[in-house]
This record gives sequence, C-alpha cells and structure tokens, in this order.
Amino acid sequence: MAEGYKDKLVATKQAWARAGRLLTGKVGDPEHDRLPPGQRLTEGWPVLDLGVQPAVPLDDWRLTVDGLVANPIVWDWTALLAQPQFEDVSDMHCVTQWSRYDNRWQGVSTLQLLDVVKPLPEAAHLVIHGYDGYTTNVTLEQFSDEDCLIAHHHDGEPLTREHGGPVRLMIPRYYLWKSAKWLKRIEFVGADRPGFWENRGYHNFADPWLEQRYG
Ligand SMILES: Nc1nc2c(c(=O)[nH]1)N[C@H]1C(S)=C(S)[C@@H](COP(=O)(O)O)O[C@H]1N2
Ligand SMILES: [Mo]
Repeated sequence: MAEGYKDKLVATKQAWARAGRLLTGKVGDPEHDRLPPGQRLTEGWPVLDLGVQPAVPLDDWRLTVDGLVANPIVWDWTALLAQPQFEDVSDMHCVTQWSRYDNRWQGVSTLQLLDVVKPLPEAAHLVIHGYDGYTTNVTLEQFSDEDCLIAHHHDGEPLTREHGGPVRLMIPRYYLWKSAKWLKRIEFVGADRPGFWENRGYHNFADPWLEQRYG
C-alpha cells in the first residue's frame, strides 16, 4: 500500500466488509424516503480518507481526462473556471452510516465535461484518480446523472483541503467513496476496473437505496 496510508484502518474496514457489518437488509425508496436504509442524519461533516491529504496549490492543479475519448483534455484552474459553471443541491450518503442533507455544490457538471471530451462508443466505464493515489470506478451511466459535478465550492465556500479541495468529484446518488477527493484524472476505459475500496470488499455499484455497501 502507498506511503502514509492508514493500513490498520483499511484492514478494519475490509474486515467489516467481509462480515457484512451495518447491513439492515432493507431496500429504500427514494420516492418516499429521504434517508436510505441504515443511515443516520448528521449535521456536521466527517472527514474520511486514507490518511494522506495532499496539498495541491491552485497553480499546480491539473485535471487530465483521457482514455477512450475523442478529445482528451488537461484543464488547469483557469480552464476549469472558463467552462460553463453549474450549481446543484444534493444529499450525500457515506457507507459508515452518516448522511448529510442539502449540500450546495458549485463546479462543472459531468454532462458538460462529456460534451467536451466526447467518449468513444466503447467507453462504458471510468476510473477516477485522486492526487493521494486513491482510485474508484463508476460506469459511464453513473457518471452521467444530472446531479454529478467536478466541484470546487461547497455551501458557498471554496472546498477545503480535508474535503478534497481544490477540486473533487461529486456523484451524490451513490455512496460517498465514489466521489473522489483531490481529483487528478478521469480515465475512460472499455472494461470495468475496480478501485481502491471496490478491490477491498466494497460494492462495485454502491447504490445506498439498495444498501449496496459490500459485495
Ligand atoms: N482521493 C480520495 N477520495 C476519497 C477518499 C480517499 O481516501 N481519497 N475516500 C472516500 C471515502 S471512503 C469517503 S467516505 C469520502 C469522504 O469524503 P469527506 O471526507 O469529504 O466526507 O471521500 C471519498 N473520496
Ligand atoms: Mo468511506
């Protein structure tokens, strides 16, 4: 494992995944409920990561989008802000059972990004990379939900370093481990490639309404 990662914490979470800890066995209905099964509402905002919180100065920050796309890009901060800006309010759900309502995110929508890079027909999956070496995988369909964005502000403030600033991904309809902090690279691939937690017992798809914590 990479330098500085909290190996013990990772091992504990992996053991919980194996044991199916926290599972209620219920299925939720987002049409009628706001809190997915097994979740509790929090007013605060816990910080979770692997123990490495990279400092990425704005001047050095770059987002590479490559792989199976017609138009690969590297955006710096100015290029990100030059894109049409998007705002969305959503709830977030962490696999460790907390949910936080009404997060106001600002950034560039993933739909706008897709419009720019133009995925090739065979690009069905994405690997998301963080500056800390973290990876997570989503399908192109998950990435294309209308509330997904490359976020640089939260509740009107620049995203803090502990929460993934300067820029993180937000994919609010899935458990929060899919929303990579310190976003560095978005790679379009043909075959699914499980990421850090998906390789350690977490569910590949991660729908909180189906309680897809592990699997
Ligand atoms: N780059 C990176 N992104 C990451 C992680 C990480 O370790 N590194 N942890 C994930 C997990 S497991 C969670 S629960 C959320 C936590 O986001 P927060 O600290 O803003 O609450 O970030 C996700 N994104
Ligand atoms: Mo997590």
